[in-house]
Amino acid sequence: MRPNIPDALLGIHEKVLAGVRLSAEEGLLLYETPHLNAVGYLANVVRERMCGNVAWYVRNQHINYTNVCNKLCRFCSFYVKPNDDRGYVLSPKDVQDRVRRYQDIPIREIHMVAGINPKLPYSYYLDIVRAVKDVRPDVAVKAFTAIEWVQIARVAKKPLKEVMLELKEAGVSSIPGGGAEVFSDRVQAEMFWTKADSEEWLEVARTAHGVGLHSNATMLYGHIENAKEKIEHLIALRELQDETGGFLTYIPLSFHPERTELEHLAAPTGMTDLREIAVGRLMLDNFPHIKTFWIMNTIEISQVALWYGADDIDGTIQEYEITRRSYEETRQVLTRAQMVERVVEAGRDPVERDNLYNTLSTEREIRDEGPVGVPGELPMVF
Ligand code: V47
Repeated sequence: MRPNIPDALLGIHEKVLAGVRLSAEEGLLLYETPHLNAVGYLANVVRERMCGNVAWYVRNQHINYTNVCNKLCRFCSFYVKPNDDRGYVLSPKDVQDRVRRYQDIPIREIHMVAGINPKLPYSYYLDIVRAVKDVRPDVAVKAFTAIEWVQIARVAKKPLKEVMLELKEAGVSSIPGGGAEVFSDRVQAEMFWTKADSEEWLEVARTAHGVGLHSNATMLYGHIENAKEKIEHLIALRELQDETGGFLTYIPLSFHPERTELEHLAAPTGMTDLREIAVGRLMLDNFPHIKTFWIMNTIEISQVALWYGADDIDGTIQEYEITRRSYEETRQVLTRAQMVERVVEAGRDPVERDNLYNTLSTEREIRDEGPVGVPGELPMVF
């Protein structure tokens, strides 16, 4: 069957079929064309060539060890300034209590990130990683965004590479993709002027890959950025991946304006979320995986995103604080059974993974578990 590709996208279609890399101009066209379904179709061609019908998910838990942050990013609703009464820091024991909270669930990955709290010494970071591993020796700790790594090296007064090797020894096994925002001096000056710039973010990723730590990459869209800036961001990621091969997954992050300084902005629509997934898949031809983060995209859009270039739907989460409906409510969870059900309904084959995309279980193996999952799993809240 001949797909219905508009004339303006025929050149890109040919390149996609031939596996030829897309240029910056073609990337811009993907953002500008009104034919989103055609963009999604093209991304799906690449997605199925790379991953077949598989949709990866992970049983994971997020731990945000402090909400105190001195970076003042205008898009963030999570942080409080140092000395704010609402500030918290989880002690290593608190971190262990959080891990124990879900001990009955065979969680495979703990995603641990937080604000830049100037009071925390280097030993704290080593202690919280060891604290997790003491309770769950088998879990993969995916920890610290590039911005946190810069801070950790600063308080350690050691080169970043040395700090990464020491934290790897303590139990960090990969690095999440946060903190990249948009690689643009203009956006940085308006939105996150105190934070690492693109060069620094990319250098942290390069160093991580050099010490054998895989990492992810993100892009925060739907605020003040433009298409050209986004394409520059994607191409910078693609070039670094050519150099190191250390990125696993790209995750476009849908901006949530609620309770931020930019609350007056309209949130990105589902169509925008799908376009970001698709453009990411098409431009990042050397990234093995594209993730739809259902917490930010919603589970419904994420089901569709599995046909727009995404092959990974993140995980069971349990609690999430960076974006949430109200300050008090942090539980946002899908049980594994619910996750599998949504993926099957979307027409994909759910495969449970570890943090390096090794297969842990397939749908057939978990059918006997029933709709409520294993003991300790609570039904969906989001
Ligand atoms: O670094 C902050 C972003 C990131 C908001 O690597 C916001 O697998 C939307 O990086 N609206 C943290 N986004 C989340 C993140 C992530 C999430 C899931 C998986 C992975 C992975 C990484 O969230 C921050 C920032 O870029 N963020 N505030 C907001 N209001």
